[in-house]
Amino acid sequence: KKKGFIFDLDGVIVDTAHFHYLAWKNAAAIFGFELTEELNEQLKGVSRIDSLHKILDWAGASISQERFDAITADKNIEYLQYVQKMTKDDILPGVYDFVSKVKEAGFPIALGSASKNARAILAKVELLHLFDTIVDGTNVTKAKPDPEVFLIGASQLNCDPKDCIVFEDSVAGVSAANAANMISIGIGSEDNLGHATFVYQDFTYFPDDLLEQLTEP
Ligand code: B16
Ligand code: MG
Repeated sequence: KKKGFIFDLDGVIVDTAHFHYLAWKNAAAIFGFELTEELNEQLKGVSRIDSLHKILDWAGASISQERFDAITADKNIEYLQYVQKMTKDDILPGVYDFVSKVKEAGFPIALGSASKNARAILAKVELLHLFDTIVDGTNVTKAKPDPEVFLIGASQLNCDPKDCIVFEDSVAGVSAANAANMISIGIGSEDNLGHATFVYQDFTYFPDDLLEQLTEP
């Protein structure tokens, strides 16, 4: 059976997770709320709109739709200012080598991201050419932990979900991969990604034969 590889973007391929954090921290400060890194874990992989809903919940604030739209727009403007400065040097360690190896071995590759900025970011870091398909916040109606993003990815790669391997840094994303019946590789810490099939701190911690292990019949 043909294996398929699906990579999350923010926090897996590039460290835009940190840029999201900085921009949401400023948005939360509008309500006098301090967004800590610990709470921010719960925003990872979550859509822009759901992220602001969560922050408003934590801050105990309620606002008009107009204000809601203005805050998400401003957050994205600030976020894109950080993204503008990105180059291929911002690809996280070990990622280029691993994804290239998957490509050279002939396995199909998808991006599975909640971000509406995914295509622009991949272009900035010059990685678009490695992906056979891109599923992102512009194609998906149900946010992670719903498996939709990864199921669309599998179908576009023409692979069975159970033959797909998902690389994810977020709690919601690992849950989405598991719900899709895929193998989940958590990138980060066991502390919050213990529900993943395997967890590695980052791509440089992969065993040399990980690709072989994951794809042997
Ligand atoms: P945007 P991923 C997610 O991307 C981020 O982890 C999450 O923090 C962000 O809110 C979401 O994308 C939406 O991003 O505002 O750019 O549309 O991790 O699924 O690649
Ligand atoms: Mg992520």
